[in-house]
Amino acid sequence: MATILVTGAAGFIGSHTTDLLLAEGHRVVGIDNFRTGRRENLRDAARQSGFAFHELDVAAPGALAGLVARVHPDAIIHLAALVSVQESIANPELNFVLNVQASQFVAEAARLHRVGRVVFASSAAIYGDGVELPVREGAAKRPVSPYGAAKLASEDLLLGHAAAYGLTVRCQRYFNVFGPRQDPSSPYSGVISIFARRYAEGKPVTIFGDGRQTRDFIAVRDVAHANLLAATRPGLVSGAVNICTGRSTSLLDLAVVFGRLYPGVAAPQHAPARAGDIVHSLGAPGAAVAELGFTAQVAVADGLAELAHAPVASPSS
Ligand code: UD2
Repeated sequence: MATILVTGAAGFIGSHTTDLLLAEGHRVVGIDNFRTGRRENLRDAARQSGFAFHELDVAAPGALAGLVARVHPDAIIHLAALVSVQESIANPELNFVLNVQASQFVAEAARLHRVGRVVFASSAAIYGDGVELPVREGAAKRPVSPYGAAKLASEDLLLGHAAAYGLTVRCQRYFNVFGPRQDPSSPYSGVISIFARRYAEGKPVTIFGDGRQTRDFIAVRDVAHANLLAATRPGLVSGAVNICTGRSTSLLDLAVVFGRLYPGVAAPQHAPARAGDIVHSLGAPGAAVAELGFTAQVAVADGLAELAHAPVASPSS
């Protein structure tokens, strides 16, 4: 049994990761400042004796290091972040503070207090456009947003600390994550969270462009499992892997599945494609299989069916 500190524990991926770690018998110290996380996401965790929570801002100088000094975790899973590409474009300074500086604080806390392992929430956004698909980890990195650039800078910072100070850093390059607790309230929320809410309300969805664009959608349950493995699997060395399924789903495919789940809802409307929208995104999953022993289990259609029967997340409060 390990003690694992999870930053962003009240967030979408953070709360699922926390729930799984607790279910597997680990102790979890969760932190969140509720900028985008929600208390209700930790309702189940809060009932577990292995869970402790601290309302704390990971980007506040010294805050995390102080807690790490007291808790002595075996691993830190760093998920707290500014999560929207569009918000990073609107506010690049805040993106720097939350997505780069905070990573330095995590690296420094791990170095000072000899934390053996750090798991970092990286993103497919580090690759940018025009890479050969399915994209492998060694592909050229040409991020096209402050968000992607910050995630790449954080990978380098953390891996540099790993090499210099002997900790193990695992960078998890998430593709399009979906599932329960994803907040659908912003226009830049994940497409599946928006579609799930619209269909549940009986309203037609809007597809930007012709709907033939494709994504590698991965269920948050699978992502939580990948995080568990990265944090606890014995003998791992530092590295970065795609957290993806290797399967491609178009928006038209999504609409067909939702249409079956909600037969009464009108067909999708179409609007012009979003500026800067990537047409196809698909990850190669082989390195995660080889290095973590991770294979995604949830088929998109099954994940959507689960979502259709789960309560739809309400806007942040
Ligand atoms: C995802 C990630 C982002 C970054 C990026 C890397 C999410 C939420 N975002 O952005 O953080 O890692 O990948 O490339 O996972 N769409 C519609 N109708 C809607 C909403 C969206 O048609 O109501 C389209 C949108 O134009 C795009 C696709 O759905 O073609 C997926 O959009 P998204 O915002 O879910 O995610 P993406 O791939 O832009």
